[in-house]
Amino acid sequence: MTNRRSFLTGAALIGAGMVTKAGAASLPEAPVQSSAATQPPLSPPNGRPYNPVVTLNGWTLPWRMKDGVKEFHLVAEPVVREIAPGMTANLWGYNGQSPGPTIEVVEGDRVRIFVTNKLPEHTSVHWHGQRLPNGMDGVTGLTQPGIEPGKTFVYEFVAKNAGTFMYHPHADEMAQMAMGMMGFWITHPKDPALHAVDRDFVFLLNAYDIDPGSYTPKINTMTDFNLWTFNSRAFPGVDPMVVRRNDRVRIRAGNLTMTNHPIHLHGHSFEVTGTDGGWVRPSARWPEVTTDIAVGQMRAIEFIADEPGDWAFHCHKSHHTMNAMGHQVPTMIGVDHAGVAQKINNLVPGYMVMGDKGGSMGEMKMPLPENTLPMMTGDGPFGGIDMGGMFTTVKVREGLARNDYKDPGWYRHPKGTVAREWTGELPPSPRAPGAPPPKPDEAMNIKRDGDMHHQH
Ligand SMILES: [Cu+2]
Repeated sequence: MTNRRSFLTGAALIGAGMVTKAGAASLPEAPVQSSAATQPPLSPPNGRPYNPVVTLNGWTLPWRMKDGVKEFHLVAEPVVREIAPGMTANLWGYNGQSPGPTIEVVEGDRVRIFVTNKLPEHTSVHWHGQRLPNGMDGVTGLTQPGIEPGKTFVYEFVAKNAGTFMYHPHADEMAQMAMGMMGFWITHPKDPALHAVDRDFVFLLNAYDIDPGSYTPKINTMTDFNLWTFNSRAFPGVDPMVVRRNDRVRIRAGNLTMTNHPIHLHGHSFEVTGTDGGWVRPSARWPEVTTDIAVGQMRAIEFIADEPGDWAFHCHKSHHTMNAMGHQVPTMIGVDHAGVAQKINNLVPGYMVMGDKGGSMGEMKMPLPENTLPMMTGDGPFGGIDMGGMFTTVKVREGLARNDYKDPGWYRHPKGTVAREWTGELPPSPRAPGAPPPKPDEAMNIKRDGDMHHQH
């Protein structure tokens, strides 16, 4: 048996080390999650108390307490992840899902993480943002040898600083992160009253390049990804964040894509209260409705959810709120394509000309190749929501129970509070100085050249 003393003089001092045969016999269980649905927060069964987080379309990894040490077991392995209903992806992840489970500990906890590699190539785990001994930092070649297929390594350190962190491999990173290997890490403050909120949501921003009709991401893609996801889910596959009116809400997002994401909340203003470097002093906070999260960064935002409704929450890069089928499609606004559909149909059976009055496809249902998602698809109470990708809603409702995260359905707007068609007399609409007067029937006919090919 590995006792604490031999552990400290062995693995802990030289860095992350391979688990011996004797040690392997006593590995903690490695729980597996098969569902992509948001799991309820995991209340700590032992150890110091804390207020658990809710991982959007994810879960928290249970641990085993052994001689005062929190022991976790991560298994790096190929997984099948449902990106949204109708599309699954062959990814790499941890314990049955991508992203891996969230790890929650308390400031001052001694933590031991066993990592078993069931991938076909070596890996490692880097604990992004943590203060720890250099040999536990998980950089293959620099601070440890790679964990070869079939091997288990152990990492052990004290979670020194409360805050928001991530984990991901530092081994063949471009491939392994493009395949979905990443997870969230929360170190809660020792005092549960410190930075306390009513609801605390976490998720990672990630991106994949999966050709329609295929299942595995193209790992050599550098910038032109076609699926932009919250925790490896694309809208309408992303669950809503359900909160009670007047709750203080925290949302923590980490960016492990290859580009920045300006994350925008409707109907409220928030403050950035934390980064992966720690908590932001109250005097250094300012109100925002959008915060840019750069590559490798994490932001915690906080607000009082005082406005009931279904509020959009999304990346403000519009190409990041659409799914795979929207890419590489030419702009057709203003193009008269009478006859074009027939010609294209001879080449591509089932082709539909899209968007001669704009790009909206929210109302369209078109036949798709196997295993992909239409560009924008969610159905709302008023019709199609022209959104996909990095989009969801914050649903603010009166009088929910403290731990109630169930989707309450669509918001029922009070009478007279919804934008509506106007059929009465119109006020004058002045034109910009010098603008030619509109031609009565051609005002909508905008001609644009170029296409929707985009740079990220
Ligand atoms: Cu984005």
